[in-house]
Amino acid sequence: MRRLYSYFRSSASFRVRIALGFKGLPYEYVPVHLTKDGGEQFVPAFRALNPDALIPVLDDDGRVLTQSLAIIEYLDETHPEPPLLPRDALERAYVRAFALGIACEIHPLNNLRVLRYLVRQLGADDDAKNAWYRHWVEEGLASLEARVLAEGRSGRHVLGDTVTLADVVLVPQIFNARRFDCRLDHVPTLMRICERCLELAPFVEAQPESQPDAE
Ligand SMILES: N[C@@H](CCC(=O)N[C@@H](CS)C(=O)NCC(=O)O)C(=O)O
Repeated sequence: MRRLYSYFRSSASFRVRIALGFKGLPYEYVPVHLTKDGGEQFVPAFRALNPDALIPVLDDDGRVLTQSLAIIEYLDETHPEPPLLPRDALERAYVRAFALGIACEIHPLNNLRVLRYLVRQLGADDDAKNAWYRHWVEEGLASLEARVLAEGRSGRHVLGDTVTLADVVLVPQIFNARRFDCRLDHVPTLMRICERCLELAPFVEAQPESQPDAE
């Protein structure tokens, strides 16, 4: 039995949903509401699964995995076809660097708990919070756009015409950016890649509005 602890809006969960769909792996969707009653991620039963109080969590037949990128690489290693990482070591490093450019440089700065801290502990108002959010997304995506253009390796996807981990991480970040009205006209290549990805079923089926807990 495979269970994914997820929230429809969670972009880190969205990454894992895409990967599961891409590999054709069925799973039970376990919703964890991140804001209701202060957040279900903080209840003891969930913290017992993940002391970080973060989703996604994948329970693969009793083996509990955390961190979306580690989960996706685990899925890729245990279900190699179709692959999400290239065989070539340099290409793999390129794809991982792109994915980490989002997962380490953009996303953690704009995570719910960080935004809450800005508001509750540091007294930021809505405008300040949104300015913070947009700043890190717009700047982070701009550098990824520059990297992709400089490398000249993109096609339909970040690396040529094949879906990789880079696309799996890019699309959820663009959804987040849209939700917070970030500027996106300065990243046309990333937007074009996102559109191509959204022609594919695993991306469409994993999107927030397609989830059982969508509001
Ligand atoms: N680096 C982690 C990030 C996980 C993460 O930040 N998840 C968010 C949702 S996208 C979360 O659970 N936030 C709850 C909170 O901030 O309280 C991963 O890639 O899995």
